[in-house]
Amino acid sequence: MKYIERLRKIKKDFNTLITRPNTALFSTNGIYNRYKNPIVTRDHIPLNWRFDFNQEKNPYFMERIGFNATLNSGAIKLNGKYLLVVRVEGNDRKSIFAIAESPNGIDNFKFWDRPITIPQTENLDTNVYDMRLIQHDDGWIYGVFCTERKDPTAPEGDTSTAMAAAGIVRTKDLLTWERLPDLISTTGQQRNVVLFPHLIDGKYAFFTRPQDGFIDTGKGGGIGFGLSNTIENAEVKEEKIVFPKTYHTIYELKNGLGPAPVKTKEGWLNLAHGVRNTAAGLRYTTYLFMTHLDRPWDVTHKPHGHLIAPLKEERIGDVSNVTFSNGWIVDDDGTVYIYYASSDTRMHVATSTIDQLVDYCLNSPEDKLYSHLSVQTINQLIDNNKVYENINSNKVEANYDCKS
Ligand code: M1P
Repeated sequence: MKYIERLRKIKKDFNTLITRPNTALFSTNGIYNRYKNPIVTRDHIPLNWRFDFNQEKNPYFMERIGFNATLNSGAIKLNGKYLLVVRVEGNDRKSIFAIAESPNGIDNFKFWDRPITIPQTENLDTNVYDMRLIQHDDGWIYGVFCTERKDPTAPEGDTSTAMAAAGIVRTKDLLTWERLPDLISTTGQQRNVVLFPHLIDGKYAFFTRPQDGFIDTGKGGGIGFGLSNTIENAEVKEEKIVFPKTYHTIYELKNGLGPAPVKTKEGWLNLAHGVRNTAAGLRYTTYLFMTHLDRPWDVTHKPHGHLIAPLKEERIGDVSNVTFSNGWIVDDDGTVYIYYASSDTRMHVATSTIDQLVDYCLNSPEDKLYSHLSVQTINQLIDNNKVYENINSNKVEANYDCKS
């Protein structure tokens, strides 16, 4: 195929993809709805970021810059638009950030003209990823992300040991970004650090995830909570572990907070991810828990198991068997858009409401940590249901008769 035919086809396919409508799928669990199509994929990346359009220099109209994945995105609603700060991973393995905008939060996501230029500190970032966007009461929109650098203490010949820390940027418009010093903490490396949208006890509050090494949390791990007097030189001197990793749970190996916590009447609603080991490798799922309104470090409700786990084609990708979320948007009517990535490859949306998610947290049983106690919990529901089953089946049949 010549330049012009390829250009025509590639443009047509691209325009079809980025304007494709999305539809909600029926939800048997009734807690949230998945959607038919992923919302942002590597094929959504603008053609002028990928192809050289100069026919003389690129007669075969080949891609010059390749992209591998679009994943773990922060989210915010600004000026009526649903915006994701997408982790865009190039074929060169480097992740960068870029804003994708949608008019309705579920489809028609289009990237802004250029990726974000993140200002550097003296200690250059080798790789940056997983930005959480936080609209703070102080008037700034903060981006807290993972910055990864080679471990300077790595022995000669070790070309993979890295250090993870929390980088901080802020902006008013998502176009111009100010870099602040990285978060200082004394508990080792950090990933999955999230800033609260309000001051707590007059201080900037963070959920953290201390870890001994780059991959293994080691003795560290668990979701921590800490306060900093300032954001310009953020330092968390003490971290209280709020949600520890726990034997034989979905967060047995490690866990980490997702998007910024949401304040509800019943307490703080928190979305996190948990990691467990399997014979096929690590399995990442998302889960919800609630913390006390005045003491966000006190867990009040923790429904058992996962909220969103990889399903069907979500199970396969660059790092298979992963769902990961670091962005959600709550609309004025209480609708919640949960943005999650599957298998470190593409972005999806699931929708619910604050009422449903709080109801889920308040009324789903906890993991009692033993199989025989799971049986007791199930039996209790069966017993409680006995009285309702007849009433409900009469109602269902009456309804069915009316329709037929
Ligand atoms: O590959 C799965 C995820 O692994 C890391 O998460 P965690 O620090 O909890 O292990 C992150 O690198 C994340 O980006 C990635 O999706």
